[in-house]
Amino acid sequence: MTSFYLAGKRVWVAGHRGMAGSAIARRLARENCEMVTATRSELDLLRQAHVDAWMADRKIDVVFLAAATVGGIMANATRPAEFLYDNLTIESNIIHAAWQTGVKKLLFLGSSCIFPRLAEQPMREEALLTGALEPTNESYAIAKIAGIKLCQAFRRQYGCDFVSVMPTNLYGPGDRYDAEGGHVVAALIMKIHAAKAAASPTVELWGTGKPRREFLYSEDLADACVFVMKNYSEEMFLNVGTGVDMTILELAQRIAAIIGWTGTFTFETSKPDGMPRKVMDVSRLRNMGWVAPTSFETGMKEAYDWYVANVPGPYAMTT
Ligand code: GFB
Repeated sequence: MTSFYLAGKRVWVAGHRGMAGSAIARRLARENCEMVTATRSELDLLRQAHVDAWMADRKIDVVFLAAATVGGIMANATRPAEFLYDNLTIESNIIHAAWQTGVKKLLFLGSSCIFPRLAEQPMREEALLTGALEPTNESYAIAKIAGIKLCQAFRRQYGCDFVSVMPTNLYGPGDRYDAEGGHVVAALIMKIHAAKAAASPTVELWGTGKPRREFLYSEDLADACVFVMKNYSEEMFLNVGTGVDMTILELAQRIAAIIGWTGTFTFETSKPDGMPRKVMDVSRLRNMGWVAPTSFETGMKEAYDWYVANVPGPYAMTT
């Protein structure tokens, strides 16, 4: 196992305002490094020249590449141009500039949607590019696959120490609480919280409730990213997750229990299910010594408390 030290290094978290990036920024506070961030008005990640100049000026040693255009199943399905163009451009600009400016190490964050729609479950890293992608998130998946390939190509051709991780579905503080465009956990927290406040007996789920998903707490992802940055330097990307999945209906029932709402769920079957099952084989990372430390109930309670404290809404209330 290789060892890379963050202490004394200048570390840029690209995307520090998002759920994954903000968790990495919080986690880095425990490392003895100098963290650098840039707001959207300071640095336009869609402009190669801006990224080149900014990175050269800041003399960045290490990059956590968490900047991306993200969203749930409907955002992916209805805004494919943004998901493809933005993500391809952001990752290309940063990876190219990292090479040009002599960055010592870069970690790229992808997504479990890179795997084929009907990949064997749990999905091993080797399943990449063995079948057709899930149509609802094909644009995002293609962009993230390109990110993996960029890291591998820059490693092969120029010897850059660029590595990639593929996180499973995430939840946590700073998630996008947007009922239409967000991911399922954020949407369900919003809907169930509102149903409780309004004493409403039903909540609508999209699709059939039968797809199976795996959920990782964003703070655990951040811990894994720091672990991989310090201990891994190979071409193959690493899956990051819990290795445990549940149906969407079970997810909704477990969130309802945490929120304290006891109604019933209905199904809006005109909305897509997406991939029938998506659970990671996490044995590579486990064999290196990392497992997700936070239980679903603990992480989800923290995510819900963050929502109540930080997202004002028509049904804002304290728990
Ligand atoms: O998290 P999610 O939007 O995306 O949806 P994916 C997961 C599942 O939850 C789907 C169902 O089967 C949805 O039909 N679902 C039920 C809901 N109710 C709701 C709801 O109110 N809102 C939402 N959003 N879903 C994402 C990709 O796929 O996976 C992303 O679209 C990313 O790009 C992420 O790759 C990891 O899990 O289907």
